[in-house]
Amino acid sequence: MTTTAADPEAYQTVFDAALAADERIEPRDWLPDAYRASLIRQMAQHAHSEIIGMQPEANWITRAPSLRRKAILMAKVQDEAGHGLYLYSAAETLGTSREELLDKLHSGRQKYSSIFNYPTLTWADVGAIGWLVDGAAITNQVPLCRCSYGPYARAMVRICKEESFHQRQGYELLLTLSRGTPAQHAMAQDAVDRWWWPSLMMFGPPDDASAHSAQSMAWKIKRHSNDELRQRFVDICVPQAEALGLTLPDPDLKWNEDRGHYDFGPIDWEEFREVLRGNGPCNAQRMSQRRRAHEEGAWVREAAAAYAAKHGKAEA
Ligand code: FAQ
Repeated sequence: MTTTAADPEAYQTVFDAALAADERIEPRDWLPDAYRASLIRQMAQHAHSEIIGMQPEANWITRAPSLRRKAILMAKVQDEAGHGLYLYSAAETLGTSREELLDKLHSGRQKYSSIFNYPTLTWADVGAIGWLVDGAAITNQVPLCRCSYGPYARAMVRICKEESFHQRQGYELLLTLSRGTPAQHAMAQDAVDRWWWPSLMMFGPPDDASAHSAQSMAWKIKRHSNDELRQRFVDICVPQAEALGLTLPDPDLKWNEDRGHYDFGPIDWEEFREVLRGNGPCNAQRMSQRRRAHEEGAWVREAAAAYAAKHGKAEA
């Protein structure tokens, strides 16, 4: 979209027409303040999730059961850092800065995904995160490749390719455990039992309680509602669980011929709200580790800034 309107009052019309025509909104275009604010909110939360999401998996790098598994896990955790960086960069095109966003995360004014407040108790949790958490992330994020804001949509293309690879590694890890010794099978089942419900919560509150969905869908930031995507995820996972030889911890899960979808049991939204309030099992640990990492990285930021000042930004 190019905003050529000379009259400022025409800008909204041009913006609305671009959305209606499914054109991309680009950083130099005029955009409504509320659109900008909501995008910053969602993209920042997304970026923060990627970097906080490194913690539960990094917990297992030193204890991976083989060199191959260790190399795979290290690469995955590095990918998550990269996703955070693309997303902070994309958010910066909206007039904010990475420094400001990190400050808001560290002071609790911005969120990260509820899912990363759960602990990784066994090696099988690395598989369950790959299969379920990355699987939920892809289900949610593939439609974001068609988000109306160009820099976010383009960042999502590469992120989704990498997340899809991550999902496969988690599935393969769980399959290996599931077909292993009875103890390994039990460990895989236990991990799936603990990660299933929190993964369903990743899609956000039910549609009738989702504050932003209607407006975000009108702005074509979100393309589907939280419940639609959650249902899509359940429908994908049930046959995959069967192929894995594992069960999902929901006695109400059954195929509904009329709906053409799997029915599933009630989600514990009180647990979700508690996690968002900061009372999940690992909220305090995740935030203190994040703040510590930021403080310990101060010298790197100072060195980079000094280098840039001396040699010019282009070289830095
Ligand atoms: N956790 O009105 P809605 C990953 C908040 S990346 C925490 O429905 P919206 C990769 C929401 O912010 C995972 N807060 O909100 C990986 C709002 O509060 P606010 C992250 C949540 O924005 C894998 C309030 O509730 N992915 O996993 C959550 O329309 C493995 C009302 O909710 C993204 O961020 C939640 N789960 O829809 C990394 C994708 N759900 O802001 C490492 C992009 C809702 O007013 C290892 N984001 N809230 O204070 C989105 O698609 C949307 O933001 C939703 C929420 C769908 C998450």
